[in-house]
Amino acid sequence: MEQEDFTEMEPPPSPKPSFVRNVNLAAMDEDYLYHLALDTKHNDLKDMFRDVKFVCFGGSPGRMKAFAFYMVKQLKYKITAGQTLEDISKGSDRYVLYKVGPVLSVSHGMGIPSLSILMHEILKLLNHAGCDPGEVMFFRLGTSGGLGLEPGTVVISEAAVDGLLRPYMEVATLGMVIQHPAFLCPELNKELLEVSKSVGCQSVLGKTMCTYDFYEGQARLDGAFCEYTEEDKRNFLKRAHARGIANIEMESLCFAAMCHRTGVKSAVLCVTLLDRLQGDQISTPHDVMEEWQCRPQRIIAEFIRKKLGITD
Ligand code: R2B
Ligand code: URA
Repeated sequence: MEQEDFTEMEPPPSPKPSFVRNVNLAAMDEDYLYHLALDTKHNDLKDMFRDVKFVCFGGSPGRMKAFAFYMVKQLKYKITAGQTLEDISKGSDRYVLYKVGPVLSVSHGMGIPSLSILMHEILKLLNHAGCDPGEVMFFRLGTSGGLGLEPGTVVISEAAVDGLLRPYMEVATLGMVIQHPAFLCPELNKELLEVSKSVGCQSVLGKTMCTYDFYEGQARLDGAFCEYTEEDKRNFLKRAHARGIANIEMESLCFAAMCHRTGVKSAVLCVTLLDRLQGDQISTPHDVMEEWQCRPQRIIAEFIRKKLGITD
């Protein structure tokens, strides 16, 4: 069956920024952010997080720890002798959370369910902390498979689409399917594209397909199961490419949809690890891939430095 073409769908307007939209929260005496091992009873969230301005999300705990230490250098952040950065969420062992001045670096694991839990708790955390949603920005820094792009290219997502190429996330709520649009901010993307040029990273704007699975969901031939042919795969990926899809990963739909609901400025930058029109396996040497994975981080670090007026 031919899929509906959403290529020209207009993004709905963003609401006035607010981290939360839930009347029940005001009636709660305490709030336990269970997966972050933080709560409003035992932690002074205002004191800990009120100055946060940039929240950077990424899949891997190791990469987000490394990003936090990278930001220490990039922001010329002073750590007192004998002290170091601590994982603020170490009590939970689910995600890592580091803070470097106004920057939070947090890991979200793989896939939408893991990201969704974290987003709910980070949004509530920022709300409890009294941060200004009009002054905060969210970034997802990740990896992906590219379509027709040289591996190592960074894709800045204009919108996320699901595996049926629809630009919204469907959530089953109370037995009904609710659709949340997954568009991102064109103005912020333009700025990020400029910054990526200034740090010498090959970057493009494009749509990102977000799937619920790495293998069959992304039309791979090399999973444990496969009931389609190489030609079926090629036809699907070519059709996606023709609809403006530049890359494929597993979290952007939820990230964009939840950010869009908040009205907070946000962007998704994912480096491509391979060209999916050429193959499925990721066999690039580890050191090359490490360097590629730093590219979204370098762009965001420079963007933050510019916003904070830090010059060398
Ligand atoms: C990119 O890479 C991971 C799968 O290898 C997944 O989290 C994603 O979005
Ligand atoms: N991450 C994905 O989700 N897909 C790829 O092909 C590469 C990284």
